Amino acid sequence: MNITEAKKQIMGKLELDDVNSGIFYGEWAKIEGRDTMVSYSPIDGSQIAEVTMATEEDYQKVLDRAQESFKIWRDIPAPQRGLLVKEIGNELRKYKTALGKLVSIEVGKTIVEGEGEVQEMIDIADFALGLSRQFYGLTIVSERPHHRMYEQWLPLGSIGVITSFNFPCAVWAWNAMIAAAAGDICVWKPSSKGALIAIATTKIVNRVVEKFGYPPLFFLVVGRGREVGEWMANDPALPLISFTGSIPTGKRIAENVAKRLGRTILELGGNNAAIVTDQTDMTIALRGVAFGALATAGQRCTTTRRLILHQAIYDEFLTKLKNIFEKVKIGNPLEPGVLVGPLIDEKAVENHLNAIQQAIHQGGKLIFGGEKANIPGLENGHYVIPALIEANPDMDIVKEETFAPILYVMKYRTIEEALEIHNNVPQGLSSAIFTNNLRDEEYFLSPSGSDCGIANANTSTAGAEIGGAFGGEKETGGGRESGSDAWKNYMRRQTVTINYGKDLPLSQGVKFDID
Ligand code: UN1
Repeated sequence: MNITEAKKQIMGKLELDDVNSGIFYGEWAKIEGRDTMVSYSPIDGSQIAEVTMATEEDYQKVLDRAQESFKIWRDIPAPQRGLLVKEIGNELRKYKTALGKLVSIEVGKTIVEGEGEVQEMIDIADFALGLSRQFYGLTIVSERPHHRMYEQWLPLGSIGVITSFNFPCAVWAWNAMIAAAAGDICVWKPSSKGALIAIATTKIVNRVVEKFGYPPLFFLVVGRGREVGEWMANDPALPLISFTGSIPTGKRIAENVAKRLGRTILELGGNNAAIVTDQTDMTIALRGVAFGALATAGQRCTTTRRLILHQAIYDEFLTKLKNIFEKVKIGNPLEPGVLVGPLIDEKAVENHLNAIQQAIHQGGKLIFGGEKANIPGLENGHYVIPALIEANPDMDIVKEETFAPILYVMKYRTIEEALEIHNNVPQGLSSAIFTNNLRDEEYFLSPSGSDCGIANANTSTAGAEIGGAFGGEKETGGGRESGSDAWKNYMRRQTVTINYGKDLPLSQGVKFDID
């Protein structure tokens, strides 16, 4: 299927045009008089649409309206807010195929991965519905007679969500669905490479909001990262900024938000490794490593970038993995059977090629792939052959996250050594061990084990479920979003003390007698 045909099937359904407004402040801002950016498909390099970008005035209007909406939304009981989120989930179910296909067209994911992305949004909506009845606080015993203490969780305000091209709507939903249930308003700056997806998503969810008669809750500001991102980071009207993206940008955002003592949730780079021990189920390990390294063409934060193999299975595993790399179908992600689609743009292809050159220069041995891939009929797409490189854990390039399908392979003898190699990078997002050896598995999960936010046994570093808290340590930024108790980031905790007695006893036995 070509892009024109695929586009024809969905643009009308998703209410998209050739030129679209990228600014939603309760209504869609006019197109006239604003700069536009072009959205290209990485599949064949063709232009899919133009999108207008926000001016600072637009941004201010969004923030003003968001503050107005918050005053209403915060007083709606949480279980009622949950009903809205539930309906958004249902609406997304209706658009799973169309929105999923747009994800494929605009950022190059395979059809199943595009639909998986929408499924992730549906899942988090379901999760947020349940959560809307569970914003529990603790009851605390007081040291004073006739006193009661408890904690309550209250809405935080308008929150800023800045997302990356690789999960162009799912990561927004992780934030937006929880935030909406929590009573917050969401201001979204999507990646300009996923702007159409963001517009389509905003249209779908806001129709539901309107149907309920609520004020606008999900705002959209498409624009340059250097502008909109900075406005948001510096804006005290946004008490929380949730940012997904690179480590250097994350550091800049964190500094700016910290200067005004705001909160951040940072989900920055990953450099995830899988350890395969000498006692392992080869089929599971091969499948898990291949999925981790190749899915989304190596452009997930959770992509397996390093493979740490026990010396006893090193040769066998590598030969089998090389076979998989050789066979895996690269090409148009809209075609059935294709598992590896394009990289997002030509810069990403350059980064891929450069990283491989550096790896070789630093002593790595390229054992498969690495070059540009020419897909007949898609000469303007951005395709590469995934690379397998035997490497040394101390090579500088191995410690960097290159957002491309490059897998560095290393050898170990003892599990202690495997974990030393594993933890020897600045990032700390996801990790995996493939083993049937209980001791190795438990060592991996012990305090001396994986230093990552996510640690998996016998399953891939990639493909986390929404029910868990998602995020990582070290330069990954320490944030947690999505499931578990990540909702606490989106609310403010209030400690309440109530005196129902006839005196005023003071804490710590302090006396303050005024008569
Ligand atoms: C990301 O790459 O930013 O765990 C998010 C996964 C997906 C989410 C990745 N569920 O691979």
